[in-house]
Amino acid sequence: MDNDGVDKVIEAFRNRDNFLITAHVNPEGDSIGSQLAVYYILKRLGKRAVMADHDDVPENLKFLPGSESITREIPKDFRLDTVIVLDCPVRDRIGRISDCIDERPFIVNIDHHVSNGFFGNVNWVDREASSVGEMIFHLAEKMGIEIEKDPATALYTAIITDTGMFNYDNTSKETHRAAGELIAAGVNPKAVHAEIFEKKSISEIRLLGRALTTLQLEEGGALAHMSLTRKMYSEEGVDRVSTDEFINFPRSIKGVEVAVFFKEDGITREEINVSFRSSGRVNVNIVAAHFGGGGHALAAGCTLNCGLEEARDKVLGGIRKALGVGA
Ligand SMILES: [Mn+2]
Repeated sequence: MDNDGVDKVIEAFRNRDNFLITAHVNPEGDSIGSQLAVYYILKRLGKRAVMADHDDVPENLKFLPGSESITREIPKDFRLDTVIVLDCPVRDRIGRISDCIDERPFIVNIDHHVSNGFFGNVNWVDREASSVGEMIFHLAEKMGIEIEKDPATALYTAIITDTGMFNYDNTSKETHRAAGELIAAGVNPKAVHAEIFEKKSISEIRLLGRALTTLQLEEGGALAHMSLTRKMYSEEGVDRVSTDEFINFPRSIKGVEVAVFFKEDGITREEINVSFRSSGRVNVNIVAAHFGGGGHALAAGCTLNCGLEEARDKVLGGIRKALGVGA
């Protein structure tokens, strides 16, 4: 653990007063869970704090107590002096929230992405941590703040979603120790799992089925990719549903070294979200960074402002190059 970074974060938490807690666009388990736990810690310190994100809390995370307080706007009368940015490799990833910050606030950057740009006044970046949730667990422990059941559930959610339920290579002994302590604090693992992963509608499963029909293997089976279009959404009558798990299907095929998932996301303009997973040889963080994105060596993402065909051509070209096949 970067002790200097964590100590500076603790100093900022103790010395400053009015905090905005935010995270990346399209928030998921790690960003929402970490926000709730940081909010809890600040409240325990007697601080004023609000939570605001670019997008709404996803449906499957609304069970987390306190998530209803995460808004999409900073309250007009709230005079913030500090912004805590969680799980964001670059400042721009906080999206519209960035525009809501008038003066130049003090920024506390807490993250675990290898691509983090150290954009804060204080930066605590732990590339070894499975999740920001795991980092916040250590922070609370170091501060001697007892984690009650609700924030423990938030942190447990952060950890299991970012590690694919302890399946990814970011899972360490420390990750399991943190999870164990959180269970000791009252987390019910089965109930949390059911809330996050077992509340799907038949439309969501059928949407996955549609995406799977586009699945293709290339380069002798080393490259798998699939796509999800706006048309598939409208035909299944669903709008914003979580597709985070879709990439796991191409990723789980024997022999696949890189899996890519393209998602048509723009409503008013062409925008393609791309997710990457690697089995080890290819560093997909580098490929994603080439297209303005980032993440981790084995899991990364980027957004392209173009049509699906063009995005596929560009990105798959980049992957072929990384695999050492074709230009
Ligand atoms: Mn994360």
